[in-house]
This record gives sequence, C-alpha cells and structure tokens, in this order.
Amino acid sequence: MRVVMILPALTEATSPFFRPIKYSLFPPLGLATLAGYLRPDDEVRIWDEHVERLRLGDDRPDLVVIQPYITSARRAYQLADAYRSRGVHVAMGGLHVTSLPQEAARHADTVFIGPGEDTWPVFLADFRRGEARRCYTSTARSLDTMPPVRRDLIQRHRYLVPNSIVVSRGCPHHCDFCYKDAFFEGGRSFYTQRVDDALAEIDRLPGRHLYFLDDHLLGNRRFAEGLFAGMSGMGRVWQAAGTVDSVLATGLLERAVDAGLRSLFVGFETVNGDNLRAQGKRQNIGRDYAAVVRRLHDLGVMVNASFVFGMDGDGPDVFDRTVDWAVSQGIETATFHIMTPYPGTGLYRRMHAAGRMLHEDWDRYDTRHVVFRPQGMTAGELEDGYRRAYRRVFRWGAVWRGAATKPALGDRLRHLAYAGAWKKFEPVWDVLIRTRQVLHALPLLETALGSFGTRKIG
Ligand code: B12
Ligand code: SF4
Repeated sequence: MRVVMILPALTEATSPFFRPIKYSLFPPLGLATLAGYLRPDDEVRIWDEHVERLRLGDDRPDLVVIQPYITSARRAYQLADAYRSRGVHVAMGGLHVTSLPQEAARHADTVFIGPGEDTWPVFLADFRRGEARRCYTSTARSLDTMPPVRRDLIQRHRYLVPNSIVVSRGCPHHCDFCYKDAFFEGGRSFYTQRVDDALAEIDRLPGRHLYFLDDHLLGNRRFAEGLFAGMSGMGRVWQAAGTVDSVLATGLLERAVDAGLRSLFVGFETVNGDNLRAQGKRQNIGRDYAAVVRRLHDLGVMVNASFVFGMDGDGPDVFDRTVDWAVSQGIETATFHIMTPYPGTGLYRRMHAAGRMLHEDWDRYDTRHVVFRPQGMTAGELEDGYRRAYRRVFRWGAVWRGAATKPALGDRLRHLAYAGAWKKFEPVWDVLIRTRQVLHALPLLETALGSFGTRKIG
C-alpha cells in the first residue's frame, strides 16, 4: 500500500514574507507516530509543507493522511479535495478535526475524533479489507502498545530541533482556554508511556539535545521521577514545558536538572490574578511568580515565559506591565499570544454564547489576530499592544536589562547570547533554513544549553 502523509502549511508559510524560523523548529511528530503502525512493506512519504513545497502533480496514492491544525485547516481541505477528486481515500484527524468533525467530514472520507493510537490501527485493518468507516472515535487511551516513531521518515536536516519527543499525552489540569479537554473527551485526558519505552525512544535519538513537546512533562510525579532517574548520566541537555506549581513542588525540578533540563517553557499566562480565576487556571492562582523564576534560575534553568493578552481583566496597561515584569525578572525569552478561543473549548462556548466571536476565518486563529470582542480594550488596542510587547521585550535595551539582573558575569553573557540569538539574528536563521544548513546550528544550541545548569544543586 502507498501512503502519503501531509502536515499542511498555514497560509502565510507560502508567502515570500514568511519568517521560517518558528516553523522549521519541529518535525511532524504526530504523523511519524501514525506511520509507525504501517507495515514494513507499505511505502510511505511524509510531507511537511512548512519546510518543503508539496507538488500534487497527478499523484494517486492508495491513502492520504492529513493533519490540520486550526490555522492550516483551509489549506488542508484544499489538498483533501484535490486528492479526493482523483479518487484517493483521504483520512483526517487531530485537534482541529476533533473540535469540528462535521466541517472536516465535508472534505475527508474518514475522520478521527481524539487521539489516534486506538482507532488508527483499527481503521488500517478496515481499510485494507475495503471496509473503512466514515468516522472513528477514540475511547481507549494507552501508549503501551505504541510502535516506535518512524523517525527514518523525518528529514532531519530541515529542522533546528529534529529531536523533538513526546512521552505522554494531555495534562492533569483543565484550563478553560485549552484544547485539551475537548480533544480527550470520552476517555483519559492524561497518560504516559512506560518509563522504559520512553527511555528507549530517547536512546534512539542521536546527538545530545532533546525537546520534550509534552504539555506537562512534570505532570505525573512518579513517571517523571522514573524518567529523570533513567536519563541522569546520559549526558543529554533538554528543554520542556511545565506549570508553575510543578516548578515550586519540592525535589522534582532538581531531578530534572540533574537529568539535563536546561530551559523550561512556563505558562504564566497573565500577571493579573482575576484572569486566572476566570480561566480556571487554578494551579497558578496565588503562586509567587517571582519565586518560580528565581527557583529556575537558581538551578541554572532558562525560562521561556508564556503570556496571553486580552483576557477580560486586561486593560491597555497589561502589555507594559507584563514586559516590565518579565524583564525585571531576567526571563530569557518570552512568548506572547492574543487570547484565541478555539472551537471546542469552554472559553469558545462562553464567548460564542455572549455573541463576542467576530468571525470564523480559521486562518486568523493564530494567536496574532483578535478574533473575539475584548472587554477591557478595543481589538485594535489589543493587536497593537501585542506587537508592541514583542518589540519592547526583544529590544537590546531590554535584553541588557534582563541580563543585568543576573549576579554572575557568565550568566549575564549567556542571557545576552541566548535572548539575542532568538530574536536579533533572525535573518541569519532564515538563511540557514532556506539553504538547508539549519541542522549545523544545533551544536551551538547544545553548547549554549550545556553551559547552563547544575550550579547550585546539592
Ligand atoms: C510542536 C507544536 C507546534 C510546532 C510545530 C508542529 C509540528 N511540526 O507538528 C509549531 C511551533 C510550528 C507550532 C505552531 C503553531 N501552533 Co502548535 N503546537 C505544537 C505542540 C506543542 C506539539 C505538537 C505535537 O507534536 N504533539 C505530539 C504529537 C504526537 O501529537 P499530535 O501532533 O497531536 O498527533 C496525534 C493526534 O493528534 C492524532 N492525529 C493527528 N493527526 C491525525 C490524523 C489521523 C488520520 C489520525 C488517525 C490521527 C491524527 O494522532 C497523533 C498521534 O498521537 C502542540 C501541543 C500539543 N500538545 O499537541 C501545539 C498546538 C498543536 N499548536 C497550536 C497552535 C494554536 C499553533 C499555532 C496556530 C499558534 C501559535 N501561535 O503557536 C501555530 C501554527 C501552526 C500551523 N502550522 O498552523 C494548538 C492547536 C489548536 C488547534 N485547535 O488546532 C496546540 C494544540 C497548542 C495549544 N495548546 O493550543 N506548533
Ligand atoms: S496546564 Fe497547559 S496543557 Fe494543561 S490544561 Fe492548562 S493550558 Fe492546557
């Protein structure tokens, strides 16, 4: 059987003004995971439209698998329609399809609701017998029988972070704006691989650097402790995402650092406590954010702080307050989003019921555009403030001030190098990506991360 798997690009990726760095970070791990369920004699090709141009020609594989995100849904449907018009069976699944299965079903022969590990192998068997159904809904949640990810199908040289990895699914929390509860409805919403399987997957990855894309790698303490114990001594340096409460929990972070954690993406979301209550972000309420940053820095872990603008408690002053706070804490990198109610989430339901959603142009549900009517400012103020926040936080002045909060000279220099490298040298990254040399930058990242950590443990 010949199978083509596609991660469609969001519309702007095909524009000459597209800034490729963000989209050349991670390979299509979801598709490579699904490819693991195919037979050795199946012929399979993964196309990632963010890094290569897909030429349809008159290609007629037996099966096309498409994974749309909300912002790439339009393109995904275009491709699906094109393949179906020539009689090819199209299967679609993932987050956006799960939120809006009826919409996706207009463009696919088969749609999948929820994670694919239980339904996908059933579909494959049905399809081979010529009895594929229109819709498969996941109910049984386990990673225990998951085959190894088909990393051989990933074109490593096209990505800055080819060693991305996920060893769990979901998260133990229930924030109102998050995709998670909708995606995992009807079954468990947080589960992990067995520790041994996760360690075996890590062992298969070359080089030193890893990026865990798990929503919350520290979410299951027993699993995390087992994983970190197995990883310590492997010489890996890695990045991951975690919540503020897990950073403050005693003992776990130290073990992570010992196993090679050097940078953590932390969802602070807002500097405004009322917003946290409104969004059900209970694990953040009343936490001392400064203590979170201090604890990470004391252990030599860089912080990528994530913030959302436009919650109902936010007024026009929120942008400067957030940036000033981040800079004053010496946070190395920050990621800002405009609040975006995704279909299927509690937030979307609330906004929709209140008549506050502005349109359904999914292309603009990219967290850079305002798609709902904000309460504490106008949509224009929100978009301008968002852009200003990015400009301000990555000005050299702010980078210097952030670096100056670090007591040791070495730490200051590292802050300058890391924060500067991401934003100030973007044209250099673009040249590396466009000339497919981006993998050569990986040793630099490994060296930068390797020089962090391990200072104050013990
Ligand atoms: C890495 C990542 C990225 C990377 C690259 C993605 C890539 N190369 O795959 C980058 C940085 C480019 C990125 C960008 C964006 N991202 Co992003 N990203 C992620 C992240 C952190 C991990 C994705 C991943 O690898 N997961 C692990 C794999 C194993 O899971 P998976 O991809 O979901 O695939 C599984 C299932 O979904 C299912 N499945 C998927 N497809 C199919 C198809 C079939 C047929 C079947 C049977 C099953 C199936 O089976 C797979 C195996 O388990 C997720 C969060 C998350 N936890 O998923 C957000 C996430 C996917 N991103 C999101 C968003 C919003 C964006 C952006 C729009 C906005 C932004 N400001 O970042 C942009 C635009 C993306 C685009 N192209 O349109 C949202 C998606 C919301 C939605 N409803 O679509 C998520 C869920 C984050 C969030 N919490 O809101 N992202
Ligand atoms: S902690 Fe993060 S991943 Fe978990 S529910 Fe909240 S936003 Fe989603």
